Order: sequence, then C-alpha cells, then structure tokens
Amino acid sequence: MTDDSLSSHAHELDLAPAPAFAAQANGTAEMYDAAAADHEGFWAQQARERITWATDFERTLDWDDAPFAKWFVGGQLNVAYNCVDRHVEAGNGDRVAIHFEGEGGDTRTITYADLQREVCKTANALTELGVGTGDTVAIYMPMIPETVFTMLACARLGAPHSVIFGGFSAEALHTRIDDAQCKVVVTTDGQFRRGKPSPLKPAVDEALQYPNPVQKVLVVRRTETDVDWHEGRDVWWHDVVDRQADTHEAQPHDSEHPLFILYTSGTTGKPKGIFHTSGGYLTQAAYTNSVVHDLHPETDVYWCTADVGWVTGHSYIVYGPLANGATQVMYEGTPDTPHQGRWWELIEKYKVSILYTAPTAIRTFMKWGDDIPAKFDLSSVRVLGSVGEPINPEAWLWYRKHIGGNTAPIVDTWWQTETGGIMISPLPGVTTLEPGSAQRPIPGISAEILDDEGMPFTEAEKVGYLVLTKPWPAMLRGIWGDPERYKDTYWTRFGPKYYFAGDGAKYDEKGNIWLLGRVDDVMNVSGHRLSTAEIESALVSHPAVAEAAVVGASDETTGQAVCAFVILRGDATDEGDATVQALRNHVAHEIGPIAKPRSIMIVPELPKTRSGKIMRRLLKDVAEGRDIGDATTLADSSVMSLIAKGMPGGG
Ligand code: 6R9
Repeated sequence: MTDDSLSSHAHELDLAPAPAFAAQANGTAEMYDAAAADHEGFWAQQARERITWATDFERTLDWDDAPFAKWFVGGQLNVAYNCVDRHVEAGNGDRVAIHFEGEGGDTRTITYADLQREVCKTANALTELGVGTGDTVAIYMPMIPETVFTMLACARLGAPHSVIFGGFSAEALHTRIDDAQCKVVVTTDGQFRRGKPSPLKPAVDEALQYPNPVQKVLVVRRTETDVDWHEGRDVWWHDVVDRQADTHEAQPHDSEHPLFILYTSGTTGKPKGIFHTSGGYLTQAAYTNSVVHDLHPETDVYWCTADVGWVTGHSYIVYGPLANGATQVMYEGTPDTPHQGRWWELIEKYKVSILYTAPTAIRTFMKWGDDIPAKFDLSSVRVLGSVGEPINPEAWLWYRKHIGGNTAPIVDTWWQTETGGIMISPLPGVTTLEPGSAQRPIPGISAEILDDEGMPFTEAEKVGYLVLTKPWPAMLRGIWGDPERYKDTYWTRFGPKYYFAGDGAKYDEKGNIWLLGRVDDVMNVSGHRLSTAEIESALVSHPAVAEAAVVGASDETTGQAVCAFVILRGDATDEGDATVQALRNHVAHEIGPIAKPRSIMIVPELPKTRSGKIMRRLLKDVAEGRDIGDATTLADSSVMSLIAKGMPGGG
C-alpha cells in the first residue's frame, strides 16, 4: 500500500490508545473532569505539584484587570532554580540534561550538575557585565549549549531575555534590540550550517551601527572565524565566563516577574514583543511537557527539533523539559548534513523516545524517501509530536508509519507564541487519535469556535474562528511597551470575553477541532510566522520599488510560500532576473533569509478595491496558478489581465 492510499484507509487504523501505553501515561481522563469542575483549583494544583516555590502563592488568578492576568499572585520562585538546582539537590546531578551534537559531529554531554555550574558561571559573568534584575538581554545565537546557559542565567537573575532567531537580519536585530532596550547582546562568531561556518557576529556589528542601548556584547567562540572587534564593548565568553565562580545564589522573583520577550509577526509591519512571566508560564510548560509528550524523566530521551529562537524552543527545549528534569538531545545543524538520515542516526544513537517536530520537516523527509529512515533503528521512539502548522493526514500517517513504527501516538499540538504552552492536543494514552486534527483543548484550557457574528457553534464542517474562553497560566501578559495593541489585537474582535487567536477552525462529526490556518495577513512558512505587511515594507524600502503586495501561496513542502508582486518606480529599469534577485536579497537583508520571497513578479499595477485595499485574494489566485476569482469590486478591472499577461505562458 502506498502512503497516498493510506490516507483513505485512516479509519481502518486502530488509533485508540494501547492499554499498555495508557497504563503508564501521565495524562488521564480524570484530568479533564477535574479541570472542568474547578479551573483555578486544577491549575493551583499543577503549580504546587510541579514547581518549587520559595513563597507559596495566595491567589491563583487575578483577572480583575482583564485582559491583563496575574497568576499565582504573591508566589515567589526562581525559574532557573526550578530548571536546574532542585534536580541536583534531589540527587539527580548525574542525570544527563543535554546530549549536544554539533553539526560536524562534535559532542558534549551535560549533566544537571554540569548545567548548574555553567548557569552559575554565566549568571556571575552577566552580573559583572552590568546585568541586574529587570535589565533585558538580547540573545542571538545558534543551537549550542551556551544558548541554554544564557537563557537560564537571565532567568536566574530576573533579567528578561529576548532571543532573536539566528536567521534574522541585522535590521531585524536592531529593531528588536531597540524595542526592548537590551543592555547586553550575547552572540557567537558564527554557526555551522550545511557543513560550513556561517557568520553571526557581523549582523550584531551592523545592527549596532545605529543608535542603541547596548553596553556589552558577549561572544562565544564557535566557528573560529575572524570577527571585527569593538574594544570596550565586545568581550569573549572564554575570557569572562570561564573564570567565574561556579556557584551563585538564586534569588526568588515574583510569580509575575517578566521572564522573556519573544517577537512575532503581526498583521502590521512592526513585530510584536510578546512577553511572558515566570510562575504561570513555567507551570504550563512543565505540565504540558509531562502530560502531552508523556515525558518520564527517569527513562525517556526527549528531542525537540525546534530552534530556541522560536517559542517552541523556549517552552519545549528549555523551560518545560528542564523543569521536569528531562534528558534531551540538542542538535546544532540541518537535517541533511552530512546526509539525509542525520536525524534518524541521532535517534538511533541516543535512543530518543519522544520526538517533537514540525510538519514541514516531515513533508521534506517524505520527499527524500522512506528508505532513508528505514536504514536506522528507530525502535526507541514511543511518542511523536507535531507543532507549527496543520499536519496533513498524509504526513501524519507517514510519520506514524515510518518514524513511529505504526504504534507511537502522535500529538498534534496547537498553540502560539502568545499562548506560551500547548493548548489543543490529544493526550497520548487517553485520546483516540484523528490524523490531521489537533482534536480538543487539553485539561485546563477552554476553546470555542465562533461565527462571523461572534456566536459560538458546534455544528460539524462549518468554518469559524478559534477563540480561547478562559485565561490560562502561560498566556502572554501583553505586548512589550504597547498595552493598547495587546487589547486591540487579541481582545477586541469578538469582545473582551474571547481571546482571538487569528486562526480559522471547524469541528468534525466527532467534535474534534481542525485548525485551518491563519485568517489574518500572517503567513506560515515552514511553521514560521511571517507578516505580509512586514515583507511588503521591506520591499518598498528598496529604491527601485514603488509598491508591493505579498501573499502566502500554498506550497507542498513549506505549507505556504512567500509570493510578492512589485511595481517598480518610474525611474527604475526592469532588468528581469537581476532585479528579482536583487529584491529577494534585499528582503533577506531587511528581515532574514526565511522571509525571501519564493517568487517576485514585476507588475504594472496591483489589483485594488475602490477604497484602495489591495485584493490579496486575487493575487493568491495568480500565485497558486488558479483562474482568477471574482474581480468585480476592483477599481480598475483591466488590472488582472495585465498581471496575468506577465505570468509564464500568459498573454
Ligand atoms: C507554537 C507555534 C502560531 C501559529 C498558530 C497557527 C499555527 C501552530 C499548529 C498550528 C495548526 C497546529 N499552528 N501549531 N496550526 N495545527 N498544531 O507555532 O507558535 O510561531 O507563534 O505560531 O501557528 O496558525 O496561530 P507561533
């Protein structure tokens, strides 16, 4: 049977939990009832069971100033203590926290005792560099252990970190450093990608050419590539961190003390600094990692393949698994270096039992062929997870068969940077799985689907908007420096009772929730959120461009792909491929390589309504090679035929 025909046989697969799995599972059916009966009581119990508090909290939830939440009010904790020290104190210092694997094959084994020493040294170094409680630190680093040490050291000091994905450009880096007023930047000389060192520090140098609040740049030597050096500002990690004392007394912080800021794309050009706090965030990260991934820290080897530059890396590489005392794999490089079986080789080598990855990766592996994972022993795998975008049933079934030995439950986890932790997902061992659906809110989370009028409905196959109906511990506490934007973006569309997630959704006949992608101008490319407006403004910042419109067109591998339509200025000449190439590079420079349009069409006009709104729907038809839909509301109806003429084979 081919994988294609498998999908039509999904109903014949037995997707009920295996009794042996259910018997050992952390998640239980009773949790749904307990949380439904007493929402706050349920979360208070999670917080007390999973977190070590220096001072217990007095009030579970303060929602008096909604939508600004406070969770576990009056409680005090140190997040880094919870992720590191308490495991050592409990006698688990020898347990491996991180099996690090560099792209070139260099490895490091870091136990919890090692982690404690490294985090203490890093915290001492940051203190020496002037970082105190409440100061913000930018982290622009690859997937290496020092990145985790730095995040935890910041948490230890109560200095909120802002991790900026290594694929972002100098320009993007500058905006983020400036918005959060970061005092220190931690970076590396470079990172290994596809077998080659690729520089990182030059982007920091370029970002800091503009006025900025940065006092020190702490640089890890990773690739040994030459870097420019700014005396007085730049310091080497090995000069400053290595000589520090490896002990450091962790001070408790308020439950609502900011833990981190993470920028994500919104519907306007300016990225939003989503910020999260300590007690509630850590509670939900630890709880979900335990019940959704079914993590058993004594026996499992866990691997989340995300980059720490994204929220998945924050919650499911750093905070959740480490709070739970997990042993995990951390891999620096790309999946096809030096060969397309690298991930499966790592699973075999470390006996990974829980794998958490993204649909775009799974679809890439499908393309590379079944024979590649078949060469490796994947029998250790017992739970598979998916995150970032809807997983199509074909990819789900392939994942289950070729990676999960046809037995591992797959948890399709829906959540967002804003939600901080997993929200909608099956519980392995409890839920009968449905390929392609994230199924239902986990215990403690409440969601509904609303129609255009904002009325909840439960009919199957009707498409509506996903909303969350009760506050949850890991919810964002706001947009850094912009409380109004927080209210407008999430709590206005359907009134102040509903958190509007920005995703379309529907129920099926069984009551499962199916997520249908973004309903706003946010694209999802390989699980990364990109805003059409942000890429448009990058394009018009090029001297040759007068106007630009960007749409996300469906793409077999990446889910969506960036397609741009550009009008050149009168004085610019269209040099065909050279112009297109220059514009693609310009977007990479302004935002980062991940935002590079797959295609750019130079057009004479853009389709606009009489009120001047670009009709992206029509451009999407063009980008996806469809016949152009209803264009009757266009101000100038000849525009679409002009655009279509420019298409390959058009005119
Ligand atoms: C964790 C993360 C959030 C957006 C979200 C939605 C999409 C994430 C999904 C999913 C369907 C899933 N999304 N997980 N869609 N099924 N299991 O990805 O955060 O980068 O903020 O993206 O991603 O559209 O609104 P973030």
